[in-house]
Amino acid sequence: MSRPTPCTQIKAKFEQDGFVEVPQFVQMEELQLIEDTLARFIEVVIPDLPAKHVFYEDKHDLGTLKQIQQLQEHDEFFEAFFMERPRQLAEKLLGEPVIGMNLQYFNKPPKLGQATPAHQDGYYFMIEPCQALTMWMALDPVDEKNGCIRYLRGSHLDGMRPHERTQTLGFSQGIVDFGKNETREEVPCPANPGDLLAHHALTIHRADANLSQTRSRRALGFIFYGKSANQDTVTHKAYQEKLIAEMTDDGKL
Ligand SMILES: O=C(O)CCC(=O)C(=O)O
Repeated sequence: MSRPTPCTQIKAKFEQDGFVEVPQFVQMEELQLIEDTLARFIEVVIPDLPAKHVFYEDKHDLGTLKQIQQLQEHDEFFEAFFMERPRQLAEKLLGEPVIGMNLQYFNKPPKLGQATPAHQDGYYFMIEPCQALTMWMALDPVDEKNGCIRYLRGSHLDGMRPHERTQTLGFSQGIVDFGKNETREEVPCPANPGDLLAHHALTIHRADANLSQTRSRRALGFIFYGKSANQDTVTHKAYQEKLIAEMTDDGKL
């Protein structure tokens, strides 16, 4: 991401491509506040979180922290941040009031961070209509070597693809036969700290493993559902419970 996108183009690009890059969404001072809050969160709050909200590449090694879910539920600063500028942008992009569903932390530790399978977030969300989006804000310099997000431009226009269970912790579903006969261009999206990506819940995306030897690849994710989206809460809850039971049995949680 090299130069700021004019505000007027952001929605048009989102609608056309299914994703948009917003360079320097957060500037240095606010980024430092986020970093300080995150560091405190990891040290003080994580020990009291339910296991289903914290994933490690190796649960016996706290240095391999991979994902935290629902940060906004556990911290006032994150809640306020989530519900201000990201929410306002989400409303603009979706064209309707939104509900903040999840503020996530993602990391791919150097050498260990696994690939993110190609997927559409809407498959996990189980909503109808599929009116939702995810924002992804880099906290580290992210490039092709340490696993930047890669979008299939325009893929949100092609509907929902079949998914199947993966063994990737935190990304339990991936598109069946992804990569065979794809017609959409794949766009890698390198990002600097504070740069934001926003994608529609139908946009296909994936990320490679972190192949760098020393560089972490940290980010925050913000999920918003449009007010018009109805979730199949019964199926969603049942899936989450089954997944957590499986991960617990596999010794991953
Ligand atoms: O950080 C990643 O590798 C993937 C994030 C993602 O798929 C998402 O936020 O929807």
